[in-house]
Amino acid sequence: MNTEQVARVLDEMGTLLEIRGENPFRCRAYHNAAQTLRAMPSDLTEALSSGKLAEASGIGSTLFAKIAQLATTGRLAEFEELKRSTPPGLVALLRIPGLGPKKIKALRDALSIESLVDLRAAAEAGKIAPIKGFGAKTEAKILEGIAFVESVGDRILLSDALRLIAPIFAAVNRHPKVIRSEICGSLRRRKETIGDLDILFSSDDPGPVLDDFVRLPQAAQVLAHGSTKASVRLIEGVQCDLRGVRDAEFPFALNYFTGSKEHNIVMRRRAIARGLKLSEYSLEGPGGAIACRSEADIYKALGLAEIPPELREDRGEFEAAEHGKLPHLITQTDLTGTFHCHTTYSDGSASLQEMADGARSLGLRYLGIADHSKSAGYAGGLSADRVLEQRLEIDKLNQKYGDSFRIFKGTECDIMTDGSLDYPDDLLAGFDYVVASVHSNFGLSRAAMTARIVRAIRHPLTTMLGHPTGRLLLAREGYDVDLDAVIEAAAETGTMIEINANPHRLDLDDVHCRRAKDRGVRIVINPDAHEVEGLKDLEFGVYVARRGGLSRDEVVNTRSTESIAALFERIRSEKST
Ligand code: DGT
Ligand code: CA
Ligand code: CA
Ligand code: ZN
Repeated sequence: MNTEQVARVLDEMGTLLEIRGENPFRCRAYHNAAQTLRAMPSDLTEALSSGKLAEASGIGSTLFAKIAQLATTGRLAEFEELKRSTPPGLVALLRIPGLGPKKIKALRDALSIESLVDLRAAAEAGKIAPIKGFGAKTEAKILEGIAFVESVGDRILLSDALRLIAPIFAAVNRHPKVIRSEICGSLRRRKETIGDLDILFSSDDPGPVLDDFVRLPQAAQVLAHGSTKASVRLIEGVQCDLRGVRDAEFPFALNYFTGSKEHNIVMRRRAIARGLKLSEYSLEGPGGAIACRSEADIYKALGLAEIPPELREDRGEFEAAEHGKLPHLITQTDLTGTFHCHTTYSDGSASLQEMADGARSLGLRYLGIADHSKSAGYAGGLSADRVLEQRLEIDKLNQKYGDSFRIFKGTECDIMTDGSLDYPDDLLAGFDYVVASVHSNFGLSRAAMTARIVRAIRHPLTTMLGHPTGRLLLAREGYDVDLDAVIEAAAETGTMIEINANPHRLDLDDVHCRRAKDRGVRIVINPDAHEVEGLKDLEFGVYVARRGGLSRDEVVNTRSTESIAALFERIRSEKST
C-alpha cells in the first residue's frame, strides 16, 4: 500500500474506534498517525527503512508495526476484525451530514440507535432534540439528512469503485483459466457513482475462477455461487458480481452487461428491425448465428460505428453512430496542464514548487495556481500582500523552468453574496486568470443564487467559473441554481466553466457538460488539487468530459502553453469591450 492508502486505513480505524466509544486518546493516535504519514515528504518504503517513521512524533512502536504491515502486505487483521465486528448500520450513520463518530456514539448510548431505521424512528418521535448537544434544529437536519442518504442509496464514488475493483479484476484477469476479462456495468461507463461492481470473463472452465473469486481476501460475504456466476459483498460493503461465459459469447455478454439498460433496449430493438435477434449470448440471423469477435463487430452488424462505453446511455449516441457523427472523445493524454490548484499559501498541503514538480512529472506543460482569496478565512485565503509574495515566487520558479514549464498566476476568488468578487479589480488584473467560485451562503434562493453567479461570470476579469453547483457527491446537494442560465451567460461572455475533477465533486456533471458543449461554452478540466497526489484526479474529470461527449478541441487545457496565455488575454479584452 502507498502512503495515502495506509493513511486512509488508519483514519478509518480511528473512526471505527470512536464510534465504538474506545478511549479517545487511542482513537486520536490513529488519526494523528494518518496525518503524520500524509505530511511526510519521503515515500513510505523509504520512511520505514530509514527509521524516519519510527522517529516521527505520535507513532509508537505498536502503530509503527501496523503501518509496516499495511505497507508491505496491504492487510491488517485488526482492521478487518474491527470492520466485521462494528454493526454496519452504525457506520452508515456517518453518511448523514453533520453526524460524526462522537454524535453517533452519543445517540447509541442514549437511545440504542444502531441504524438509519432506528435513527429515523427516534427523530420522527422527537426523541433526539432533548439529548444534550442535539436540539430541535439538529433533529430537523438529521431528518433531512436521512432523506438525502436514502435518495442516494448504497452507491459509492467512481474513484472508490475503481480503487476497490483493481485488485479483484487483476486476480480474475491473471487467472490461468481465464481467456478474456473486462470490467462491465456503470463502472465501465464511468458513471459518477456506482451501485455494484460487475466483472465478466470468458473461459472453457469457469468453475475454478468462480471458486477462487469467492475466496479472495477482499470478499467479506458470499451472496451467490453458481456454475457461471458468483456475487460477493466486499469488506467495504459494496457488492461485486462475476460472470463467466464461453469465449464466443464474450462480446455479446460484454455489451449486455456494460449497459446501460436503456442502451441495451435500443440495441435489441435495432436488431429486431433488421430481422435479427440480439441477446446477452449471441446475435441470431435468419441463416443462424452471426459470429462477432468484438463489440465493434456487433455494432457494425447493426449498422453502427462502435459506441464508446461512456456514451451508452441512450442520449443520442445511436443517431450519431448511425451517421458517423460520434465525437472523437478526449483522453487523459490530451491534457497539457490545468488551472485550479492550491498550495501551502492557502489550504493546500504542498508548496508551490512541489505542486509544479508534481505537474511536471505527470507530463504537464504548465500549471495554474489558484489559492483562495481573502474572505475565505477558513481556507487560509490570501491577503493582497501574500498574493504579491506568491507572484514573486512564481516569477522565480518560472525563470528557473525557462521554456520547459510554466506556472500561471491565478486565484480562486470568492463570489460574494451579491455576485461581486472578493478582490478589487486592480489586484485581479495582475493575475493571468481568475477562477470565481461560491464558498459561502449556499442557502440563497434559486433566483438570488443564479443572479449572483451570472453577475460573477459577467465580471470582465473572471476567466472561469469554479465548481458550478458546489455539490458533494453522496454527501451534499448542490446549491439551488438555474444552470442553464449560468451556461447561457458563460456562452455569451466567452467565460470558461470548469469540470471540477475532484471525485467528490465532478461538477459540472456529464449532462450539463453536454449542454455547455452544445452552447459552445469553453470547458476546462481542473483537479482542485490540495496536494500533489490530487493532480491525478484529472482522470475523473476526463471521464465526465467523455460522458459529456467532449472531444479534445472542446476542452481548453489541451492547448499549448502559448495558446493558453493568448486565450486568457483574449477573453479579458473581449469581456471588457
Ligand atoms: P449500477 O450497478 O446501479 O451502478 O448500474 P449498472 O449499469 O452497473 O447496473 P447493473 O449492475 O444492475 O447491471 C449491469 C448491466 O446489466 C446494466 O448496465 C445493463 C444490464 N442489465 C441489467 N439488468 C437489465 C435489464 O433488466 N434489462 C436490460 N436490457 N439490461 C439489463
Ligand atoms: Ca453495476
Ligand atoms: Ca450488477
Ligand atoms: Zn478550490
